[in-house]
Amino acid sequence: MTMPDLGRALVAKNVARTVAAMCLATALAAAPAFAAETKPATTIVIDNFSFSPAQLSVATGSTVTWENHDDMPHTIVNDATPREFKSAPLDSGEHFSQTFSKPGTYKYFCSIHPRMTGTIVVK
Ligand SMILES: [Cu+2]
Repeated sequence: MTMPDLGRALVAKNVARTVAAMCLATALAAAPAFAAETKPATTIVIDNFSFSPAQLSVATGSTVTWENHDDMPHTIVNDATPREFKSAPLDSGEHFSQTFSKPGTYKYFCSIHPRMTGTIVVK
């Protein structure tokens, strides 16, 4: 390797390091803005034949995710006509998400165990 080649290699190495640092800085700077623009996701856990929390208030535009922690399947079915949402049976460890774009009160139940009920209030 001649001296000019070595110099070029060092410059390339420094450029790579600077670009990496800039990318990291951009990612860090962008993170709070991204968090402010997207509504926080909300999770409802299904455990021991109940939805927890059973009552949940979220802002319009929020996405609610149900996670089944039971060893048997459950569903999330909106109790309204027309029905706004309905999940397939969720096996253990599976989840279902629904985004609420209109304010209102959304009652739901498990169609396999109809005594399991919950309410989402969208403000
Ligand atoms: Cu169920």
